[in-house]
Amino acid sequence: MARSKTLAAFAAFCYLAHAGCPYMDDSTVDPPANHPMVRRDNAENPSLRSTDDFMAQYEVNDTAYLTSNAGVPIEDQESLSAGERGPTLLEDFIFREKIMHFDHERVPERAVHARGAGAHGTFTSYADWSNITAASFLSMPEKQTDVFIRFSTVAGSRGSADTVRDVHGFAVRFFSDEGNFDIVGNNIPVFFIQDAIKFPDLIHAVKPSPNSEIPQAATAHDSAWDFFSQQPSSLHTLFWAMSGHGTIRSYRHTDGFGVHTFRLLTDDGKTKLVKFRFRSLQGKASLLWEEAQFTAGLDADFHRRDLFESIQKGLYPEWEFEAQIMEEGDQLRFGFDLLDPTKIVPEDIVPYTPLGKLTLNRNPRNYFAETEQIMFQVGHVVRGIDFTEDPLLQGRLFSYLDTQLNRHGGPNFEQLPINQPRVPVHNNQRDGAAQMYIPLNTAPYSPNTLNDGYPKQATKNQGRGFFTGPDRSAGGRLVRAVSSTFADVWSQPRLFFNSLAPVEQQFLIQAMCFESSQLRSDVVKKNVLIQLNRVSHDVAVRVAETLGMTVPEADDTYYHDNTTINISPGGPLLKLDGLKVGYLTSNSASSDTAQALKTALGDVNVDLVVVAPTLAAGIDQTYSATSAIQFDAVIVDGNAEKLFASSTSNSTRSAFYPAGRPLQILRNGYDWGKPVGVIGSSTTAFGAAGIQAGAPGVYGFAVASDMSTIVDQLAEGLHTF
Ligand code: HDE
Repeated sequence: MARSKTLAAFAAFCYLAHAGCPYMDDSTVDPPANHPMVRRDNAENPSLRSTDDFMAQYEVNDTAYLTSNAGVPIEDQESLSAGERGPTLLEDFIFREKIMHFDHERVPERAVHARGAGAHGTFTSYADWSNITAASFLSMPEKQTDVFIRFSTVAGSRGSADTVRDVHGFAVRFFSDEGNFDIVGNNIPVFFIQDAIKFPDLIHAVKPSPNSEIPQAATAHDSAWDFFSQQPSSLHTLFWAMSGHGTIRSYRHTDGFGVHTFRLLTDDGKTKLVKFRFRSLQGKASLLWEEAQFTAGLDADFHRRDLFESIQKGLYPEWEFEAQIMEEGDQLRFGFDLLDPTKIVPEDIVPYTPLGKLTLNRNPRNYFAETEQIMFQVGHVVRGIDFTEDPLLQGRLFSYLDTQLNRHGGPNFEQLPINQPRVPVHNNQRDGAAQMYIPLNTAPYSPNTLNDGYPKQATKNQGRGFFTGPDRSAGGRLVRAVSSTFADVWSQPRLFFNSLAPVEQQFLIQAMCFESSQLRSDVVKKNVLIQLNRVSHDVAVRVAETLGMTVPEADDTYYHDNTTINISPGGPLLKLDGLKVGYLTSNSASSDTAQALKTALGDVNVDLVVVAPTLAAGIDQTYSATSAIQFDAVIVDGNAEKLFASSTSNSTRSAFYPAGRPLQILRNGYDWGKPVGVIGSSTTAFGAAGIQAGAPGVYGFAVASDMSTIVDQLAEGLHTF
């Protein structure tokens, strides 16, 4: 029975895979009439594959017997030894295979962006965009394409905490019906350097100190700020990273950017320049720094947990995929160079055009096989998308391919399930470590007659081949120099700072004070102040005060009052999906209010977590397992007020562990800018926490309050902070 089930599963696996057997490369065969390479519509296409084709059946077949990797039935709980108390034998192939495989379970973590989380989803095009690009996934309204996104931090190791202050990776793969297209972007629209050759310098400066390997996943150290102050092209990105964009509330609450200017090409060879953005349809939100630090300790998995749980609950996060569309002639039109990745094109100058919507709707089934093994490449472009001469982009075209060779240990990493395109691959590349196919073509070269010339060369006009913008040209003297059009690196950080709300500016300055006050070198501190002063005298003064240092003279030659729009790390939330409200109560309080609140908040996809000293029916968590980091808002049950007074009372102190925790949750929640409310009497709780009733973000509700008022007011509070 078990055996026939396994055979049936294997047969299904073979049928689903394109060649009758997944391991056969059928380049010898004519492309079938419905070959995706010659189709542009979104009709049912049986040859489009999915990662489902690669599910390891044995993991879900609980009736099967254990086998070795050679398929031999085995038992593996005791090693083979010479006598009960004797040494293990070299002969024990079961032991050796199991331990050998375990020893090799890890692949090198990513040199940067090692810590991350990902999910599968769907992209839906809003329209037929063939007027601007030949990209097939944008060729018709409602056309759907599978995607996988991996979010990450940059500096930390794979086991580091999610909520460290950092730029965040936002890498998107479109499994298009004309091959894979990757936008390997970040949640900040600019980058630290203008030429890829400086990347190792940047990363060596930001990573932990070579002798102590301290600090992990943090830029608050001398070498990072030494680099930032010596390489002022980094200032713009630094300002973004020091704002709330560096400490996001969740992956769902941030935007993604392609950063570089890309080229779009139409079928007839017309080109446009574009900058890509994925705009969060949840809205944007960030954590306060102290909150982010607590979170790093209390829940290192905070962001991956939020993403995983939201998708598990069916609260699918969405982004609008947008482009700023510009002409070739615009390259120097805006007062900076579009090839310079340290610049944004302000949205008030060139608005974004929404091209489609991206929804994440499925968690990975296996973190390693999918999220860890996905290997993005900037060079993964499809027909209709082309590069520009941005020197950072050009360098990345080498780095990503090279890094995958290192991680995989050979050139066949594209054969891993998560990397395989959903369309068949036909070429004459052969062999290499971990080759997963058995190529049948005995004429693996071009041109050939022995295989009737297959696989044929795909060109612009035949086979929908990729092509490069026909008007692109290159020439010039050989130079090692930064383009003079990249010279102004101070105006845009100032534009960014000017455009933040005062509270966001304060946040940024506090971040700079936190980081720079941990520097040991006075020379570095001085250099930092010199650079900050070129962006803003105000910022330099406020940071210098913390450092106890003198401020350089204001230098008006650098300053301007321009502002732009939509660069804020926060703003009104567009959805409350997946947010959590903590309800602090006691075991003796009536559960009616909690239940009513749970239902009312549930209607807007917000979870109410009921907290009491001990677990019981209707209680979700104990105080001992709760902290304010878990909630986006905190509501106190007025009937549980004695819990707040209890921090000083010995008689109730022993009632639960740890003493004073309810008050700590309320106070932290308030200090970290979360809406807080009391249902019923607020005197004891608010008094003990030093919270003023009626202050912004502080709500008091009568017991009999209409639940929808509570929800509305909390929602308003969530929007404010
Ligand atoms: Fe990366 N970057 N990068 N980077 N990057 C990597 O590739 C590199 C840059 C970005 O979730 C590595 O597969 C160079 C800009 C993301 O798997 C590596 C330069 C942007 C990810 C690499 C840059 C990014 C990476 C490490 C300077 C935003 C994670 C592992 C020219 C537009 C992708 C890997 C994932 C990962 C090199 C600059 C984003 C070493 C040389 C600019 C989101 O190849």
